[in-house]
Amino acid sequence: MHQTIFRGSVVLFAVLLSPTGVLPLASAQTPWNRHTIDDTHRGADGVRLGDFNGDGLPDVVTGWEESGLVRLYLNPGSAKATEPWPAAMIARAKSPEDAVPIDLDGDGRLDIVSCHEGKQRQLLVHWNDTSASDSQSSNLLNEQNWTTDRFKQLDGVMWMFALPLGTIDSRTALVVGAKGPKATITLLLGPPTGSRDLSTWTTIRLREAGWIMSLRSVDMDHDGDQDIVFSDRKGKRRVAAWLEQPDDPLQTWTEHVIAGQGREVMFLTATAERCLISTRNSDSLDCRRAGDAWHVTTLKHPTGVNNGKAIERFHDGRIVLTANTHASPNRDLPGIWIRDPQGNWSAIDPTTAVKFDRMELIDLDGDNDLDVMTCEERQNLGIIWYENPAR
Ligand SMILES: [Ca+2]
Ligand SMILES: [Ca+2]
Ligand SMILES: [Ca+2]
Ligand SMILES: [Ca+2]
Repeated sequence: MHQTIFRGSVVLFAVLLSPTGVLPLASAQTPWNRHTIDDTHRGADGVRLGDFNGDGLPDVVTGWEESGLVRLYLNPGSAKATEPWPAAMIARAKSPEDAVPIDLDGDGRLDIVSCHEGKQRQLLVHWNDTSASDSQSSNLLNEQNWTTDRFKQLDGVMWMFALPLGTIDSRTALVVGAKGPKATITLLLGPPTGSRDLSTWTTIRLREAGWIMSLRSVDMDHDGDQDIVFSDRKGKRRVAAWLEQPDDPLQTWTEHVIAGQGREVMFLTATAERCLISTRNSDSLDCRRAGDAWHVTTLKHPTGVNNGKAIERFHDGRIVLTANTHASPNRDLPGIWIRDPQGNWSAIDPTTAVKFDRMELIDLDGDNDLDVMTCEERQNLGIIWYENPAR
């Protein structure tokens, strides 16, 4: 605590002595415009994208943890993206941590899988019952066209994150990660022909886990199949690493360490050559690959921002960070920041005492730059996006 205050004082002192007289304090810069997709429920927990109505625009699925809801939002297009989006109530179920689009029965229409912790502790499936002839937006938004089922074989575990992994041997593949007792990273493989009978799915435990924070599919060894990049934030084996997809999915998925052993690693973003990992600390990890090794540099967060949550990178080298400043010793700090290639941070939104989540970088206003979609659950900003300002 003392250390934090002292460090803050040093920064302030340096600013006052700045010879240019220009305050380099980033939060003094113009914030980005914030637009609200939905703020009418509580505990928005993650944004996951998929095109449900086939109009080429990514739609978004979110679990509202405190309200116990899974909802779908249809992207209205750039002209209307600044207004609240048309929404559907997909399901009411307690403690959703993550909800993700995936066509599980192979009928060509996206279904939704939601992960539940708390007392619910289940992996639920929400079947999209619209048919090819009526797969319009109004039908997708009709709650009666969605029915909820579950993977009973996964009951009793706190599932935290789900990742579609394409197909393996022509079978639909879904990876799920958990926290707490009996936590694993588990692979689910559908029957060879599409089916809604979830008891026929093959369950393959890939790795024990403490608390899986994020899962990404990347072909890390360039052999044409998707490998699994993950962050495990708790327990003896906590690390950011990747699991190599073997020829036969029942064989061992060899684990390759990237970075963050012994650290509380949060959301990560990865390509085969570079991995950015946020940590629940005062820095994030920037990992660049050199053959089988990774060169890791630490990326200091803005002063006092100690609970990193997610990190993403723009094409031009700028980096955006979200954090949980509501849980920081000093709550009086913004929780979404952008860092220019020179290393200067500025706040995208000056709102303080906030808890942000993972992000999607996506152009929502059609001006060819990437905007930032995310959600926030302490000031109840809800599901939001920040408009990348013209530069
Ligand atoms: Ca769409
Ligand atoms: Ca489907
Ligand atoms: Ca591969
Ligand atoms: Ca844009």
